[in-house]
Amino acid sequence: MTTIAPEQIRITYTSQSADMEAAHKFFDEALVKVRAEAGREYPIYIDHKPVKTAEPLLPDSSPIDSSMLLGKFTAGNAAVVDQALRSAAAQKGPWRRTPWAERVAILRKAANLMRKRKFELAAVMSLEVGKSRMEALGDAEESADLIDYYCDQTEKANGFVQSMNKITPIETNTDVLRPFGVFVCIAPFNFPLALSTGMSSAALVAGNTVVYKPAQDTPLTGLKLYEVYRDAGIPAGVFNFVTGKGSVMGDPLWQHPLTDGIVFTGSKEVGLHMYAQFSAKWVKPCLLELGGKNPAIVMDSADLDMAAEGVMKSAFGLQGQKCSACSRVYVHKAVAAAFIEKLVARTKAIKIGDPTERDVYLGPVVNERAAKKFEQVMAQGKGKVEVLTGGERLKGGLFDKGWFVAPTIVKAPLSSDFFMEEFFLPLLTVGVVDSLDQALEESNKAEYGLTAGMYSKKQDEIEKFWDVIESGVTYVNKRSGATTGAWPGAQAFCGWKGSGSTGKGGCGPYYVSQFMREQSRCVIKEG
Ligand code: UN1
Repeated sequence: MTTIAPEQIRITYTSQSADMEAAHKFFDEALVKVRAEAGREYPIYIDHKPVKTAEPLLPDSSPIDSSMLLGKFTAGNAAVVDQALRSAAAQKGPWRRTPWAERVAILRKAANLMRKRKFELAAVMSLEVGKSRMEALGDAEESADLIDYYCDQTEKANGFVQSMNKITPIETNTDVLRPFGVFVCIAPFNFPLALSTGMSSAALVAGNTVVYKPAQDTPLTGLKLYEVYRDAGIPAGVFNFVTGKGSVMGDPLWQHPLTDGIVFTGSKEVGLHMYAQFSAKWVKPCLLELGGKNPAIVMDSADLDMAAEGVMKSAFGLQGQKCSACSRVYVHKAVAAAFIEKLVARTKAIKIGDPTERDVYLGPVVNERAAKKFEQVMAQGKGKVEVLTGGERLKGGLFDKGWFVAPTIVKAPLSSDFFMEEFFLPLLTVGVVDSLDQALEESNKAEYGLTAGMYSKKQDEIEKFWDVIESGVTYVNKRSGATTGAWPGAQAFCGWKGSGSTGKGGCGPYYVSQFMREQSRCVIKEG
């Protein structure tokens, strides 16, 4: 019998200091519970009250087995959006006036609840997104750490209040960062808990109220986040949970006149559209984390086993559906053949299957659209790229029930659009370069600039990589993932160029303050 508690087991994307047998046992138990609860109907929650609509419910099915219905969710509409924004706006004052230390205390409770519930949260994500156990547990753990890190940040900054200089002896000057008001938080499917939690907890600790919409593919994880906040004591109206089709809900959410700010993680196309339109009357904060086309550079001095391992993990973890995924490699010609051989061998050895099973690394892609996109991209590359491994949808047995595609590596000429387009699929493109300069030039040609990895033993090459690469998150010689695995308080997750709007990332030291605006308070006391 195990005496360890769920919250004592800690698993990140890159390390585990955990009792793995206990972890698997907790995960198995959680899976049974989540499966037993599958198929229920769920409302929207505004003001902590359930809200339904007359529209047909939206099915939430598992990508592992599309006949498995995890739940039926309420299809929100413009009227629901209006109700949610009004509720969030009504609570702006009370939440803003709640002392920051009280907000921190509530959010810390939320982090603790998340740690207690992490196995259930992970089981939900494994079934809803197709995450492997380790990816799902990492997502849940990161979520709790994100909240704590943003609480730490707020405490360290004394609630973002500081005394300023005096110009005359009769004045007192204080600088205060204050919330903007209501943030609309729109989250993607791939890290349905960590990204939702990171964005919303920063908005909340800063004193904003939130209307939150999870991705259409992951409403159950979104609901679990809502329950954590509610159970931790977030007051009614401060965090509102709405579900529905992105095409119906998206525009009304951010276009609503009561929306003071947007925090969004998702596609560049949607993000840039919002950014361009949002500031119609005055400039409003629009915090975007968008896609990536993240390169790894493998130099001739690299440890090739380390590089092959790191690239494989970052290319195929979560089926390549990470903004941080490694989707292109530039390898020096002197080691290209040896590196490619090691990379392909490791990729062929990946265990593919039902990702809720303990040793499966690669599960399905998120939905039918993603599987079809994979086929379309492979058709687009036919005759132009050389398939080194994979290239096809997987068929037979369990693969026929869900959306499974083979982990795929192609070799392409450097001019190929496979090096520039974000696919968000388990598809890695390899190119051969003559020099570091060429690798960096090719890397920087992409519109994106999120993460980048480098394998080299030469310090001057590493320094040059840092100086020239146009990416916000860089890793050197990382075996556990060439371009992935950022963690709160350790690696800020900042997108440059087409990967983000603010130049400051989640997980990093400047995140919370972006949800606030400055007020200078000068008081004069004469005589
Ligand atoms: C994402 O890639 O979509 O750095 C989010 C990582 C994780 C996930 C970031 N923290 O790989």
